[in-house]
Amino acid sequence: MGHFCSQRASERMSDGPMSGVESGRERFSSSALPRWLLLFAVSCLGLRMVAAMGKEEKRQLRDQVLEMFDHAYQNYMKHAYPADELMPLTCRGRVRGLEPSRGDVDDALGKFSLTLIDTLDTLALLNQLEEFEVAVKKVINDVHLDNDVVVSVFETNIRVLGGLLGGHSMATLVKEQSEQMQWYNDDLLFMAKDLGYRLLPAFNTTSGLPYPRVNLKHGLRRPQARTGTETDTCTACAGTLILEFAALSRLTGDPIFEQHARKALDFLWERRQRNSNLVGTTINIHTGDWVRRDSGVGAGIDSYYEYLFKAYILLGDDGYLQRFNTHYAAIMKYISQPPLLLDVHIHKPLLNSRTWMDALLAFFPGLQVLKGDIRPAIETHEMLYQVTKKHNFLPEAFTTDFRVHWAQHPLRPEFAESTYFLYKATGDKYYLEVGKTIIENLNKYARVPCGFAAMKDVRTGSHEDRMDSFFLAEMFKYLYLLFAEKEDVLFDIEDYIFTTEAHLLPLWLSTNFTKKQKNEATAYSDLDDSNFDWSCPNTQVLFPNDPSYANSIREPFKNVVDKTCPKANMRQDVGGDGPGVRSHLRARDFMANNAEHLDLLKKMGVSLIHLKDGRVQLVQHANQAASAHDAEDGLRFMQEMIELSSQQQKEQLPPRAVQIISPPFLGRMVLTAGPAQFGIELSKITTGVRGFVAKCEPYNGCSEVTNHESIKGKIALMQRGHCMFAEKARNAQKAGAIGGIVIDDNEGSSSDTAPLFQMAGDGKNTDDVTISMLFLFNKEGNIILDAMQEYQEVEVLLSDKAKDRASFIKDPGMEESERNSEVLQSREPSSATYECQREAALNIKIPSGWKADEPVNDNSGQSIMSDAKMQLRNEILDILSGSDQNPRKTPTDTSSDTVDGKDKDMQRTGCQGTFEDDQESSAQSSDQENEETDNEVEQESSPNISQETEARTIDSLLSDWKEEIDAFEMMDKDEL
Ligand code: DMJ
Repeated sequence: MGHFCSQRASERMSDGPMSGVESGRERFSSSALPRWLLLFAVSCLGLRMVAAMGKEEKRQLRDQVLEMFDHAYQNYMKHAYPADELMPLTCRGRVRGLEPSRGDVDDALGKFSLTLIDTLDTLALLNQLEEFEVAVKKVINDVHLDNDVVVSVFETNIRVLGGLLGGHSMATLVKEQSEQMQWYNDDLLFMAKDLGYRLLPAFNTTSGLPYPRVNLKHGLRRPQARTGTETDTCTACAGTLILEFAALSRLTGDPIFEQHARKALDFLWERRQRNSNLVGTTINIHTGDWVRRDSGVGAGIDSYYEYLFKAYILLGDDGYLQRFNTHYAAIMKYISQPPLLLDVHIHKPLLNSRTWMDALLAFFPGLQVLKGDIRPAIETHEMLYQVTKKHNFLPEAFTTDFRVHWAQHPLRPEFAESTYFLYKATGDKYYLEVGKTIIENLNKYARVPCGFAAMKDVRTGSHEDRMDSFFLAEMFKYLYLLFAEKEDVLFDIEDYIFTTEAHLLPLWLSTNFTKKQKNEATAYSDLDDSNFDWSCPNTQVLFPNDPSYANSIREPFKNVVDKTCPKANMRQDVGGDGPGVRSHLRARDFMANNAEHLDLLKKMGVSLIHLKDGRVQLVQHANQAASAHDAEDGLRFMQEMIELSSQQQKEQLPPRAVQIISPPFLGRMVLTAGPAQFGIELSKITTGVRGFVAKCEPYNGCSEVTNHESIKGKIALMQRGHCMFAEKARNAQKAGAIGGIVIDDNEGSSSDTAPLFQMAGDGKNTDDVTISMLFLFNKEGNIILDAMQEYQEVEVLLSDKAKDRASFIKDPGMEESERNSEVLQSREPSSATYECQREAALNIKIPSGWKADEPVNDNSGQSIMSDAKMQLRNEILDILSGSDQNPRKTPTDTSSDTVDGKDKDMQRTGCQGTFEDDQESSAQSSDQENEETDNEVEQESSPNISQETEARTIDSLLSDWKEEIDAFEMMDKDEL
């Protein structure tokens, strides 16, 4: 029952009657559907005579999930334990400090065998009881918490504290219900309490909001702690503690943990934007000011909402439900644009703050199922499924027209989570097919010999050397439960609630609290709840396995992710002054020679300034717009233009793939590679370039190759350095190579931590280079070199995206594990789809007035766009901030500044994109990069009094918008 809030836990425990349901019940009663929709649904059903999955296939898929879990877990134990995480490409453990830093992501690693702890209750749920017992003993005996490491409070709470508590719940259960684990004596709970105390120093703020990081050994603020100076945290970071902390308090009898978590939630509630009832993404932990005022249900906020609702279920405290319902109504009013969920500004909730969605929001349909709001859950999930089918995985972020915005996918479980909940709620076997797709894609694209590797780029199929602990904690639980029968699970899953990391907490905790806690809980009783929607449907009653219900809702959304790359599907009527739809010129459609577009620009207060050097600058004067609404449209147009150019900048460097296809890799190892500006472009060769690899002699490839007999017909490996990339290519080609790979000589470099770049030509005509060349960073290159040592013959495929592994498997009678890992049906990553993405990316029209004959070859448009971005940004800031406060460039000094700026920009492109010369040492080049970064900073911040800026007036509307521009600026820097 735990996952469907059909009644509060406390009522359930007393077998009380199901509490009142819900104004929204008709939302999911098929009788309430309009007649035409029903007819439509029926006729569609008739057409969709897909055979429903049978029991046997379901059982096989359950077993396949177990096999996959085993592959992931055993490889972690074999190659990584006691390290925190497995690096599945290099088959070793990730130990913080020994690997190049990945920034904030590493804050989850506390040298406490993170993956083992996070996996404990998965072992129990998947009925691996012997393995579970061994794992619990290892945690008790081997794991230390007194580590001098700065960790994220949020991650440590959800993964480690949650993992220990879930492990404790399961250990207690196994002890009670079997002969096993009779020795268990709350050991994990003691560890959880120890960890709880180590997190408490983070709460030493007047607001009660926790610092984002704490040192496990030294706490906070003390010099040895190396943390405690932060001012901001994300809303989810401060608001995702209550389940674990309350469970810890209730299990240990020490109320301090629950009190702190509650205080943080109280503070967030107080700080909600009172008009919209939304919360921002980042908050100042001391002042409570919103640092980022954009609001959605994904990254930065997601589990705050989840915990309000689940706190109600677990703790039986109505106050949490009241808060959740208030927020939920706001989400459905402003953020939900079915099937999309789009971020808005908390102060101007009718204004979208983004044109893309992140993958974390995929948990939301699952939460909607718990709440009982099935229709939007089905709609959004269907959209997510189509995005998944299009890109094989949910890209970390995708645009409103479903193109890739951020291409990585770290094996996140949220989509599987929602799929499971929808299956439970609807009984529709369609969701089993969805689960099957997830399984197939994981095996087909992410499985590697040492585990499962995150996707670095869903478009190319390239991998990243990481397997996050949540993959074991969450993914396999939801997939297993999707295909398992009730009797496959040791206990009744309905007696537990999943935390955000899918750890299992028992629902009986709701009755297990002290008197003091009870008094605190009733402090909410003065809230007026008359308007709250007490919707806690018992899904087992409401949805007696009638698949036609879910299908009728899905059907209108079946083609929402169109194969033809539909135009963006953004809200059009943002004015809020009636139902009228204002036509809004999209930045991507804008053409500077289109008279109608120019008129629209004028209406929006946007003017075009033709600079002396032939470029065009866009400036918005809100007070020159035809109306306040047109001014808003203009602001949005400018924002879109900024996003567009930033996206185009990102897209100009599509990574390439080097796929190792000889045994035992068989295409499972996909390395991210940088392209070359010369030679044959791989996207033009659909089959890629396939061949065995051989090392050139001399290895740097800078003079005539002496071992041509070994190189002929092969892919030549050369080390970076000593001469130009093009020279290496010519030497390899002369020796008869069919392709070449340059491997970075910079020890430890990796595409995980360094930006990819294009290998530049040598400034001369490179038309004579006819082989394809790729660049690999040192770590990826070493994977090939190591394979050569071990297997001698190593065959690779150079391509623009990894190819289906099925085509590399010659022997169908391969070993069992390999057969299991291979797909039942072969499906190429849709090249048509990829083409479609590429086309869409190139479909950005560069205004004809923008100078096309800049001496910057093919990239001219992009360089100009990138200038335009800076110009736009500066101009908007100029308008908004006034010259005295924030003097920036003027159109007059811009032209000279921009020329400078552009040169720098081009250098920067040179640094990332056209690495001009390879003769310099790596150290020098990285110094250069630093210098350029410094220049960039200098350039952006250097004061430069503007005449035109001084002449601008700022009305109140503009000053209001300053907040949004700040938010846009923030979002531009945004990362998950
Ligand atoms: C998990 O660690 C948790 O689910 C968290 O709330 C956000 N998402 C990651 C996995 O994607």
